[in-house]
Amino acid sequence: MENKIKGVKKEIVSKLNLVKDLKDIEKLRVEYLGRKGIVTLLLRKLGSFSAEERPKAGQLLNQSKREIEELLKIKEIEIEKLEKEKRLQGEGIDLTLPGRKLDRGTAHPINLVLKEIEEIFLSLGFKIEEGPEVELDYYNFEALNIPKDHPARDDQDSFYINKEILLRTHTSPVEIRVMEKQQPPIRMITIGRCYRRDAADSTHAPMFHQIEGLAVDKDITFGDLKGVLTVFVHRIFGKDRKVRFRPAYFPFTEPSAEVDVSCLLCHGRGCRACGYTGWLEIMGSGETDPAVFKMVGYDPEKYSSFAFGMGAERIAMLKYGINDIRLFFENDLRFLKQF
Ligand code: 2NM
Repeated sequence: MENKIKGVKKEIVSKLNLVKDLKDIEKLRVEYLGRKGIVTLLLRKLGSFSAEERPKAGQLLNQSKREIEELLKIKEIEIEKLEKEKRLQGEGIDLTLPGRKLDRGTAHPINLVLKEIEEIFLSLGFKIEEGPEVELDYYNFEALNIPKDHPARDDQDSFYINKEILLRTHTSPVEIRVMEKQQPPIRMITIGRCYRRDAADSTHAPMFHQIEGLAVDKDITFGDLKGVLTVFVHRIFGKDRKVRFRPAYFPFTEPSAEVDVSCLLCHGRGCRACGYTGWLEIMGSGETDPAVFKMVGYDPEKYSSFAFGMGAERIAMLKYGINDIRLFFENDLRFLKQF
């Protein structure tokens, strides 16, 4: 028996040397350890051994079985390694090839302009305030002295959610909310998305960004308004720009003025971009109407203010010479990568 086992082991070692792939190993495993394998059959024969012989032979056989299993496993790992190396060589991986290029993003031009405007007003002592984009009719219109029959209230111009709730059409409700909870002095700006049911064209989009500001104190004058907004225009468009304040009307300011900047293209001489006027309108402004102060519980005899508001898209279009607002919302990388 002992000799027989030794013979089997020798045989398998020499056969293992001839093995070429994993299939050959599997064949050997079946040949020796399978249900009808040589070792299995020997183990089955143990029953016919005498009681003295059986324990020793059994031990020997079991140990040999483990050794054979081990030999097969070692060979299998060796072959797997070889096959992997061969496969990698066949694939011809060139580790010196450059990697795939990652598409890097850029800051959106609207964000660039918003950041720049924010920094100008922060440097002038204004604080940033925020408010909801889904707003009550009260804050969006009523408290701003915009009467029920005002055309800006038309269902056609606003996204109403129900009778009292809408997407804000401007950022002015933020000023109302700040004044409601805070006493003067106030120097604040607010920046955010606004929504209007306009048909999209080269100058209108259903969503756009506004920047508004408000200063309230005991002795604020129209001179403060002109001074702050002139500094702003010079910083955002350049010192060589002229600024003009033109009388206007808004329900929430009295007096009111539109702010114009001398045309960036023709420097005031008149061209197509400015409608041959030499001026471009960039924002609305004014002193808060006493009716609005009364709504928030401020005494209009005690306090005065100036306020202003502008569209970020319009400022960006003028600053970068963009002629269609829709370009900001198309996310075309050829456009975005230019900023
Ligand atoms: C603007 C443009 C943007 C404005 C806001 C306020 C109030 F009451 F909420 F504080 N008063 N004025 C405002 C905002 C005025 O141009 C006329």
